[in-house]
Amino acid sequence: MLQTADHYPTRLDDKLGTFDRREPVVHSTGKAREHGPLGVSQLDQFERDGFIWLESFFPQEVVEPFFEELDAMARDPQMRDREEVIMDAEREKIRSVFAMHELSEAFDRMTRDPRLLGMAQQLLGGDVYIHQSRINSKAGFCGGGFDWHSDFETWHSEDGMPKMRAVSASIMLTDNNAFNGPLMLIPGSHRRFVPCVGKTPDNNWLKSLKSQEIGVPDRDDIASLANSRGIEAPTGPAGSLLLFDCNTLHASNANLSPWPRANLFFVYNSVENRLAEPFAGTQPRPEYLGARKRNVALSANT
Ligand code: 6CS
Ligand code: FE
Repeated sequence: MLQTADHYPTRLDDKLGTFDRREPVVHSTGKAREHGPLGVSQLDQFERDGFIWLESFFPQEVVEPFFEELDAMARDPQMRDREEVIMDAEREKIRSVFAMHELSEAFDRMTRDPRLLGMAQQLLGGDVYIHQSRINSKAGFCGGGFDWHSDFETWHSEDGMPKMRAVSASIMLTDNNAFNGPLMLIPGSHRRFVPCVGKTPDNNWLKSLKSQEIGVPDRDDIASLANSRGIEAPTGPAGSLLLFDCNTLHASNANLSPWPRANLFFVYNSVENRLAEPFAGTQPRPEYLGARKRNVALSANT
């Protein structure tokens, strides 16, 4: 397969300065931009910040069963041994479960919720499919954190995602408060690509999903972006929704509170942005991390 041009070189031997993203943030134009679920001020906010928070988007009783399903999985030894289930370093608690939309009909239906799908299509300018879905779970007292990173930097290097034309919809399955490790984002960071130093090891995901070392921007670059626009950590009740651009820098602290924090992520990718060969030159990652087969346009639930 002819390799697609690499417009976002990263995982380099030597440091390369940051540079502007090449794609728009909101890809739809004209009527398609105006007639989606997000209003003009919400689109402007997403364009400016690289994320938007929609408090109590789903009623709590709609998301509670999803958290119960995760709890049931955590107690099922057979489920815990699946490759899509990432345990924490101590192998005590579940850290992530990938491909939830393939494991559960209820999750699959939620990916095609007309409002969610409509917002993804509005932001990405047309038809979309699920690149990746996951639950990131932080048990009380011991849930681990996630270092600063751009998801796109990983999906470009290790999955072959050509352009910045994907968006994450993160649905809070539990309350997210200041103490249980909410997602932290740097507003405006989505506009700059931060190349990272360090070659990608083979099968990097076996390690990176527990603790990411490769693809973490250097501290000077993180500091300069944070100094220009600060850091925000949206908090709110279960059922709240965070939409964030594939390239918005984010991280989260360990959960030292007694309360669990579990968030469900659906990553929508444009059908115009299907995966090519990984730009890091590594082997493609498994289907549950980056969809290569199940990548046809989604249609909304009727
Ligand atoms: O490698 C990935 O696809 C995952 N890694 C991180 C740190 N965030 C995005 C995604 O879940
Ligand atoms: Fe991430």
